[in-house]
Amino acid sequence: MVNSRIVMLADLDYFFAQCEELRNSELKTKPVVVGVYSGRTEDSGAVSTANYIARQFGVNLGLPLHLARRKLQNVDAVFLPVDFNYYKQISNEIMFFLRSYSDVFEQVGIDEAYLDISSKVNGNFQAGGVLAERIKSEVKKKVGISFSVGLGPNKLIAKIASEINKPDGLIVVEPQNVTSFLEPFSVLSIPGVGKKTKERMNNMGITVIGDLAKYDIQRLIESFGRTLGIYFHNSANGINNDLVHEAVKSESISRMSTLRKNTRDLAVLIDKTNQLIFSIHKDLLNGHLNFKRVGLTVIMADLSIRSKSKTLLTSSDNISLLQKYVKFLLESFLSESKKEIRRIGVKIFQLSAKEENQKKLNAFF
Ligand code: DCP
Ligand code: CA
Ligand code: CA
Repeated sequence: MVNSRIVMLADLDYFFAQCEELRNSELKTKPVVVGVYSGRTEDSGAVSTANYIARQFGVNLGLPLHLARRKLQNVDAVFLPVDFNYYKQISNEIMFFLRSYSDVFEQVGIDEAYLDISSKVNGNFQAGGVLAERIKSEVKKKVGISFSVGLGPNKLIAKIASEINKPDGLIVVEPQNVTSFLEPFSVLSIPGVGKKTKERMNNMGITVIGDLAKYDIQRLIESFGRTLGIYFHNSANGINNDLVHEAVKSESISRMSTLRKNTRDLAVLIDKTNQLIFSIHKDLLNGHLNFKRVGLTVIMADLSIRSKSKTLLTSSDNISLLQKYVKFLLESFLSESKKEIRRIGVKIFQLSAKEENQKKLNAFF
């Protein structure tokens, strides 16, 4: 099949634990648990991830550490605290490498990335599979980390395919096999279907994706509303047009503008900054990003320049919050200087990629 879109999802295997194995190869034969220790008592906290040996003992993400200890009490297991900076460094190395192999690259969180490789392999799935093998073995050789790959005509298929043959897996799903591939999976595999939706679908006689694919679309719309009904129908039939988004490369997004005349009028200044904010916010959403810090720069009538910024408690994509912070900074400028303002600029920085869940929510509402 020529000229099909080919999307690859690379997901690093048992990532935090594999990083620990990388710097201490003795760990490879033992159960390894990486935990977030809350510090209250020696074992309070939860499992962040575990290697596949530890998973055989039932130790999985989120399990309280004291329970993990109990499950591994008679074995030579290793418990380690999360060392995020170290994992981030390895992730950066791999992502840099993966990026070079794609036409469009989108990192999702610390250990996943979508690659659009359509033109790299001329829309040929077999060539896509060969390329994926090559990337896998080069990353293994250069960095020492294994990952699993799903290859499909869109992001949805790539994601599901990446999960079914871990660790070190590679699954290629060609367009003509998409519906039969999806059929046996639980509806939970569709992003956006959680426990509650699954329950509702089960009550309608839908358990696997194959049931959902055949279900009357009008009745789906009656039950879930138009947007979700169509989304579920399309997903179950393997249709997904989400593009692989190149993350915004810049560390900040900013806009600057000259006022019609010099002023100290707060209403006029807010009006102008709102225009800048709307435009900045559009870029933010397109890049699937959050911001953590807001900056305001003013150029006074005498051309002197001053800047101020303020940091949010947590990253956000909320436009009202952005407006609120800009207003705060504006008021603080006006209270500190008697000069009129000639030009004004808004900037957001400390940008970060959104978590997949947040993206999904935004896609729906
Ligand atoms: N992680 C975390 N807390 C979560 C989810 C993930 O700390 N709630 C961390 C630990 C993981 C890493 O992010 O190592 C990647 O998450 P994955 O869900 O991809 O899990 P793993 O990479 O650990 O395992 P798998 O081999 O199943 O991908
Ligand atoms: Ca992973
Ligand atoms: Ca992951």
